[in-house]
Amino acid sequence: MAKKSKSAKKPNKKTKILTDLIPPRPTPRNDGFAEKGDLLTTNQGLPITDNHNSLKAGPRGPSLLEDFVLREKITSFDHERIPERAVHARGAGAFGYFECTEDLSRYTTAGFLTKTGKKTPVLVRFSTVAGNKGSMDTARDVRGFATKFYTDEGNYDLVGNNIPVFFIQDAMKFPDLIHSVKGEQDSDIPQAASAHDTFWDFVSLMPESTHMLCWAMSDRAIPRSYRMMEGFGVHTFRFVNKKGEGTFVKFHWKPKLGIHGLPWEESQALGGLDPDYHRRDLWDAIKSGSFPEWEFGVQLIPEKDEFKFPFDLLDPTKIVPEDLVPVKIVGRLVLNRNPDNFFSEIEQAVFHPGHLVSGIDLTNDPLLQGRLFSYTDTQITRLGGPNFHELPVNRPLAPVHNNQRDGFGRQLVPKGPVAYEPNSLKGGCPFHAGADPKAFTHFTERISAHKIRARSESFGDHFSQATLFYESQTEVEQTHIKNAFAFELSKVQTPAIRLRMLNHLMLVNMDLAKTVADRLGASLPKKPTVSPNPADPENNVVPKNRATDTGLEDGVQLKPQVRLPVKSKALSMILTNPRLVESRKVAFLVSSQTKAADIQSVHAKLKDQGLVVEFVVPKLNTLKITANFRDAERCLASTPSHAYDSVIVFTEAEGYEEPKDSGLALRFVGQAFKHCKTIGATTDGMELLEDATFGLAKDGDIPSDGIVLISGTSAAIKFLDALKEHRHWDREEAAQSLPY
Ligand code: HDE
Repeated sequence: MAKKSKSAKKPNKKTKILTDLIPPRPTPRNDGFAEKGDLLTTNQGLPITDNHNSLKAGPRGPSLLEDFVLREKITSFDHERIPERAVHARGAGAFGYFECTEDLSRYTTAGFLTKTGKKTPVLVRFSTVAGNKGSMDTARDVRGFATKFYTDEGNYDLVGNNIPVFFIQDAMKFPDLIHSVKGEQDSDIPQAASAHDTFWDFVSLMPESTHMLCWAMSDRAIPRSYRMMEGFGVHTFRFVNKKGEGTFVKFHWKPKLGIHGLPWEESQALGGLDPDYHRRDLWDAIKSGSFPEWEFGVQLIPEKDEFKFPFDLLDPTKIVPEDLVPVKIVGRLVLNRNPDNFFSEIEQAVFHPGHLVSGIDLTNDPLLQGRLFSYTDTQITRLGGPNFHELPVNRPLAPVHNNQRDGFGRQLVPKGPVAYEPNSLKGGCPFHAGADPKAFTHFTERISAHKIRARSESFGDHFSQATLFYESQTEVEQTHIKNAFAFELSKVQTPAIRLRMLNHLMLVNMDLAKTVADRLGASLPKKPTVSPNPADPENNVVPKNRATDTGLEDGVQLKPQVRLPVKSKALSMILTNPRLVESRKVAFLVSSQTKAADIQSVHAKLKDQGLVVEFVVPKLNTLKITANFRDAERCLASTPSHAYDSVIVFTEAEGYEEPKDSGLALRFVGQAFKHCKTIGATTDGMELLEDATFGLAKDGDIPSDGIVLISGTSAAIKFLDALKEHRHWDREEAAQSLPY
């Protein structure tokens, strides 16, 4: 057995490019690739002579049922769709590798985490949760961050999100949560949006969702890019080492480029202008060689500290603040290959929190426990049977030997009569792994409890961490959270739902509640009321002494030895900005009047820093000036400034031959200004900027941060420095008055 697994790994060592191994492909002559000289055939391999005309009784006659070529082609087309994912339907993915940068063998036997420098191939799929497969990328929503590690010991899936907590504490409520956020039952409206009555009805009756709501109303839920999101395992997992000792662990992905969001208004406009905004961004970055990268971190908590915190480690609505347990960086993730075939490799990819490897185990988090059932169950429907693990993208690189057989879509051809164990006819093969360290052994946990349908009392504090999150934000981040609550609740038609939610916000932060109430024209009660939740122990029919049972023999309760911090810097996107500009997109707005001398030096310096430059022109292929550079040209009429992180204006409004182009240029720049982007402008460009902003961008009227005069040798340095801020929020309020 051991010998066999070694030989199966051989190609791994021989192959220079690690990611060539993913996914393992079928034999080359049958893999769907047509090469030079290949003929067009039917699915049976029969060469065909005409792929344009159906078989008819005469050239103008009726088509014949006999036409097996036409029928085969149409049948294949008719069945092209598989059910989309019930949640996380909209997504994009890429391949790459994980590199271990610190040996964790003290804590875990997981091979991919215990050898410094070891690289493991991975697939990552990012997604939104609520929308359908064709919905827009930039909806306000949680993002999925699902990683499949093709380890030597089998596939390990870390199926996480970009927000470290969840709306609910128990899997029992997941269908309710999803029914409430999806299109309403009668009309199936709205698409990919939580701003409607049923969602807020549900969450305002579920105080446990308050913490997650604060994250979901922050700019984290409208990311600038998948490459600029954090990722979290959400649940507490357990590492297990060689001695069988456990350590609680929280998983983190930290993006190299920092965590960045979009302004709300821009994200909404992008939904129409470029519904594929995130998918395109990921694809383009990888294609251009600017590979997305994350650090992988763990928070490690010894078993003995299980009850030391003022929250329960098993409660998925809680974080472990980094101030209490620092994140230790132990690896890096690099995505360096786009899929060859979206359907085969991304749509057919399956993830499952129960795809584990030796050394990583589960905990009793009741949300996680429910997930362990759900994923395989849904995949049987989505992929038409139980054999989805044999699809190329899902196949482990590690050898698979078991006695499972048959079923829909079976692709392997196991040979011989024996498909059972124990057997003697096949020499007893395959064998139990015994004490092999690669083998999975469950952490031995003592459980002595009453069989009970109840929520632990230790899950009962629904507001402290919501307050911690909100109060850790900078002022502008708080403003955006207030705006988001006010926007979403203003779409709610039922006043009682709005009021219920305001009551909960009062328990998060009074200023937040007051501002939102004011925007909604509502008055706050003197004292907030918390919606009675049937799951809370005091509302439970179970006798009190049993409901507080922690599942441990002596009924241990939380014994907090540490307090929550008042603020945590790690929770703010702005305070953790690493000020990197690599791969950011800059529009050079030019006209026939633009001079090469204005462009050359700033262009070279921006390209040196790994920025993407595109020329935005009144008409494609007509300006001589852009021919000197190898960057893309985009047409002013079809490209809004929403597509860019920043704009440099090289022309005045009168520089355009056609008045409609001056109008488009004014709107282009005005919107970039309104969305708080860094704007560079030559002296001519400054005139356009001033016109576009109705004088707002004039020196002195508003803080001129993020507006850079492109003149002289230091212009590019000043521009890059301003760009590192990414958005200049100090102009946000004033810019709201612009009519764009
Ligand atoms: Fe999922 N989730 N989920 N989920 N989830 C699915 O599995 C489910 C939860 C997450 O890119 C589904 O194959 C239940 C938390 C991601 O393919 C489904 C519960 C977290 C993805 C399912 C949860 C996630 C899914 C839909 C509560 C963050 C996309 C199709 C008990 C830690 C994976 C599928 C991909 C997908 C069920 C809660 C993350 C229906 C029942 C918490 C990233 O099985």
